[in-house]
Amino acid sequence: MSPSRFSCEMGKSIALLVLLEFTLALTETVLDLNGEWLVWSGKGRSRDAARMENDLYPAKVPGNVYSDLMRNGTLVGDAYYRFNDEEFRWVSKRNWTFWNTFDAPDFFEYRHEAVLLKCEGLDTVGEVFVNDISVGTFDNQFVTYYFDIKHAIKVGNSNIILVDFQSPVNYASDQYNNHLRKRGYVVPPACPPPELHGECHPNFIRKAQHSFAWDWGPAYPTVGIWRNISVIAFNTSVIEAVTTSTVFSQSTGNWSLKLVVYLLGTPRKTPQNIDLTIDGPQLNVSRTENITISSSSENFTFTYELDGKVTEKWWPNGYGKQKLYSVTVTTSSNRTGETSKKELRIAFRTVELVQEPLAKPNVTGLTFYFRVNGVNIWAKGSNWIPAHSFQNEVTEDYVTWLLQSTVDANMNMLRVWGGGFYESDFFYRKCDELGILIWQDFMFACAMYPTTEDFLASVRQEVRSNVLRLQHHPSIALWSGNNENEVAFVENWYFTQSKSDVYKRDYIKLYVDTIRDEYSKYEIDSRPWIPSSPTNGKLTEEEGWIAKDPRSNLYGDAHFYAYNVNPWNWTIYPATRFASEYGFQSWESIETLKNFTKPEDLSYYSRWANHRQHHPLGQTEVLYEIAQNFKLPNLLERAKAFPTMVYLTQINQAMALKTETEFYRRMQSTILANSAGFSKGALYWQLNSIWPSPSWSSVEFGGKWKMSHYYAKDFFKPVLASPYEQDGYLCISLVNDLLTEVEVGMTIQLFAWQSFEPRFKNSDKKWPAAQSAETVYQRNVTGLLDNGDCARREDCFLVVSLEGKDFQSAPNVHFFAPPKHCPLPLANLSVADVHASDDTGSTFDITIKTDKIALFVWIEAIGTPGRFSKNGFLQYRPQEQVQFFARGTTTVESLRRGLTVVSLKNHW
Ligand code: BMA
Repeated sequence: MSPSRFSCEMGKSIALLVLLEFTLALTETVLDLNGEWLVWSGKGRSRDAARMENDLYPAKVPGNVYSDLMRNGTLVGDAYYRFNDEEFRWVSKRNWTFWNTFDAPDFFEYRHEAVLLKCEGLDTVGEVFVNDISVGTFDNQFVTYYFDIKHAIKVGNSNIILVDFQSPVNYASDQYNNHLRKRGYVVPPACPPPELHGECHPNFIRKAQHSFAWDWGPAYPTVGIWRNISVIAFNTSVIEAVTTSTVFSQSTGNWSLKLVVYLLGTPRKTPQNIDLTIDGPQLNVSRTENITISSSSENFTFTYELDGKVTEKWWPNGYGKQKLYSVTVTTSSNRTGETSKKELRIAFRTVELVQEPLAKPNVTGLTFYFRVNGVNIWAKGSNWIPAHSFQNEVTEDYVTWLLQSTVDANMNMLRVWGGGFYESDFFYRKCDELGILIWQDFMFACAMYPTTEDFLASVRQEVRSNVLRLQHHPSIALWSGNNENEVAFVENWYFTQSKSDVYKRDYIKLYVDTIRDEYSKYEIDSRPWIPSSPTNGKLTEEEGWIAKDPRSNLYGDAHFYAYNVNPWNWTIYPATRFASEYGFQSWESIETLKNFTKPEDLSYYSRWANHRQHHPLGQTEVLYEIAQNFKLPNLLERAKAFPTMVYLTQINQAMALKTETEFYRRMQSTILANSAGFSKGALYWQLNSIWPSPSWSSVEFGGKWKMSHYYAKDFFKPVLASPYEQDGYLCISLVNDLLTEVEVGMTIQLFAWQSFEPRFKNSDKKWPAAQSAETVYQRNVTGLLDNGDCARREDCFLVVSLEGKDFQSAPNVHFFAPPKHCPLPLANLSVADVHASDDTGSTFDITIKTDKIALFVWIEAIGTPGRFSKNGFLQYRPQEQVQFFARGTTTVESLRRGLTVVSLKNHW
């Protein structure tokens, strides 16, 4: 619809007002203001003034102005199409006003002592008016604001609500300039590197930092009402939040459950009594207390002792079940008959971050690992970034798919990275259900930050809002102050050295004196806190909150990136205590890219590819890495070479992550002479992708698994045989994450490329101990190759597979030479059979046939979203069975039509 034809009267008719619980105020009264609004850009604060000067557009709430303008055709095309991130940028340089009307029923205003506008997400800076009366200002996307509107709301008639937003880009730059003028120093980095095509000064506005551009994502500095908005009205009080803590007593085997109930009260002068009931039927908990509230914000603590026999523990994925218990908290007032209710799902688990000296003489450093319910956890996982530039586009189905993909790849932890969002309630509920531990950053990343009074006050509100909202989720295992700001300061990334005292003071003021201080008011669980990632943990604290070397491998967590290397060489990786970030880039599939591009874009160095590659020199670095092991296609054959490049970048990433992650897992029981090792976690960078692009993600934008995600499923298997070479020896380490010793049958086979018959086969029984990694096999490489009649390293490869009754394993391959030197046969690969595994329409059995050994066999189901049981494998048997799990339902015929299969040799 053209905006000019849009009738201004529509605003009235679309003003969606849902009066929930409208039964004579028996419960708190909620007017839902989500739905259809109007939006315009310009000076006029009234709708009519706006009509004179500007176009009025329909808007959706929750949402953002980009989505609105795309919906009505003002912005033409998809936000992720070609160069639209730049084409659409003007939107973020303007101010925008959102407008709506709502009717307040007769009794609404005068029957309620408190009438609050509850805004769960305003993006980001502006002012709210009700009937032309300013009811409050806002400056933080992450805060839940409650504005008192009792004095402004009118009974009966149409009420007008207007939310005025400033351009986030202009605001950030004004703040920067003000700061410079008043305080006399720059808070860097002022602007991102040019490759990011981004906007300057995101550190001066409390909104998702990536929205001004990141090295994997576009600048879409969104504007709008991005989470729910409603009016709540009450006469006594409503429940704002409930926090929980579960503490286990070793001596009695019982749990102590503590609940703190936060109430918003009315602004009355005389105290009032209400009943507060806590009900947990599965826990045999039911208690009503008469409490007195005397102010507009109060909290009450309740503690229960629960018999350990009635409480089942909650475990991370791979360690047990995820038992959740419903608890309902209700308040009710005799005086008004009003009630307010909050339902939670809580769980019984303890979580500790173990930082203690290693039990070995003369070893420097401390451990760094998680212990849940007294069991040491080997953290396996990845880093979560925002699923889309527009959060209104993120469906529950998509979040479910990504989180299910996380556990399907045998992960147990995700880090919610500090440049994005405190995620949705749905996200954490799913993590609770799936057993995904969450390392939760506060939303500060890759920058120094200002510490003006206003800024810190806003941060305090942000911390309060989010800790109160999220704290009860058992999945959250750790809070962390920021992403990489400690290391950035120490390593002088942003030229802070000349005024290091000032930046250090600001750093401590923000993360310790403000965030930590505020957080500790609301966090009653004994969850650990760290100031930054990477950090040295306790040592950082001892060294005054900024460690001498935050990257140390002997303390805390570490981020490690290596480019322009041979990523198949495991000796380049540091034996860190806990790798919380490491990764390699790859391109997303043609299937994903093609809807967002023109054919001429799809070549490795096209103008578009260079535009979308935000990592400075990224394209060339990946090329260099691939060239270590593969022949490169002729890049001058632009369109022809591109599918090969996509495939090779995905292999490069998959093999790199496999090499590095297996190294970390092998290092779990080893302490090296330099005290490094004893690695207890591997969270690679990054799980998901925000747009169709080259990035470090293992899952493409939209949800298709890259080769690396299939590899993650294998390299994170609880029981793993990991082959590697050291000092001329082929070694195999057995890694066992299970809590018991297991019996495994380990088979080693040596193949030459020309035959399915192994040259050499050796089977043995092994008993890897619980939670350990041990090298169980060592053989001189020359002797091994001789034994298999392999004249040269490149003639043969080795496969090690495990069998056992308590676990599933996947064959693991060792190459003695880079594939570019190997005499790979040209295999005839085909999809020999597809049939439904059952009658669900979502699971299919596929048979892949080959007449020769085929390397990096890659199957795609074009047009059918879903994933395979394995992919990217080395096929050393004539026939391989693979399953396909569709995201919805489909038919054999439709799946089969889109199935393609290739191997490395097809691309050479
Ligand atoms: C780390 C992350 C991100 C970044 C990634 C890849 O620095 O924290 O900031 O996207 O590396 O460069």
